[in-house]
Amino acid sequence: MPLTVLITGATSGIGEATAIKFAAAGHRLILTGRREERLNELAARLEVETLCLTFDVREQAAVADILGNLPENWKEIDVLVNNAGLAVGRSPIHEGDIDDWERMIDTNIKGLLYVTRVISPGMTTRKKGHIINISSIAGKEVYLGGNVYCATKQGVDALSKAMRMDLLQFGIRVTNIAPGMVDTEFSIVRFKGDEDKARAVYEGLQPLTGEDIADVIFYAATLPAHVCLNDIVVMPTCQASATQVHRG
Ligand code: NDP
Ligand code: 8X3
Repeated sequence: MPLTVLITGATSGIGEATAIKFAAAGHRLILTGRREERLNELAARLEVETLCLTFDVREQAAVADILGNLPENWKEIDVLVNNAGLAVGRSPIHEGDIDDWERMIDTNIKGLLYVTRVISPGMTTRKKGHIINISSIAGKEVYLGGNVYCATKQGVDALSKAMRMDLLQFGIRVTNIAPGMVDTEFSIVRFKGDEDKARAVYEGLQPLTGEDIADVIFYAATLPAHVCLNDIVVMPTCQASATQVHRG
């Protein structure tokens, strides 16, 4: 029986790889993100039923309107992958850009909450569902210049635990995934298009790929219904902590 899987941030990186992974196993996909053209291109490559929805997770009214009015045959979401997110900047706290802070807080925490608030009631009614939140190693540790990004991901970590408690009585699984370094568009976004800075992050080491995280998401989502992977930290072998990597 195919699952209906809603992935936020499916236009690149982990979200896109997750869509490809679930599609390869024949599951139905709701693909979301702001870049409509990319969503359509991705959907055209997938040989499964897809629904592309273009919106910004920071816009609560749009999230409520679009996800609250899904076509009848797309209303029953089995798996919600709360993946849309970003880091912007690595300034110390006293030099931080308020706009960067707001983008991270509004996307990583408020956006995830807006989406979850619309999708979770259907899961509670059906007493079935799985919410997979993409946190980060930044949700477990802090590092220099990581301040607000780390705070948002520690917020996601806390929300995963809280969701698991609130949704326990409905048999809904909640999985928190905390990746280390994954080579996606993440660093390009963090360094505002500075490709040299972005490339330097992964220089001399083998980072994870979006596909590696997609494999973990797929594994968690396809375990028997009575098994829940609560919290998964996934690092490349060359990384021991948020601040310690081996290059060379
Ligand atoms: P990418 O930049 O490649 O992908 C980010 C995705 O999030 C894009 O599809 C983007 O879509 C979407 N997104 C960002 N802002 C919004 C928004 N306001 N509304 C809707 N969608 C949005 O990065 P990753 O794939 O690496 O990131 C995915 C998640 O993984 C993030 O939550 C990130 O924090 C987390 N993560 C990443 C790690 C890494 O090292 N790469 C490590 C640990 C966690 P669009 O721009 O089209 O809207
Ligand atoms: C992304 C990983 O270490 O840059 O969440 O915060 S890190």
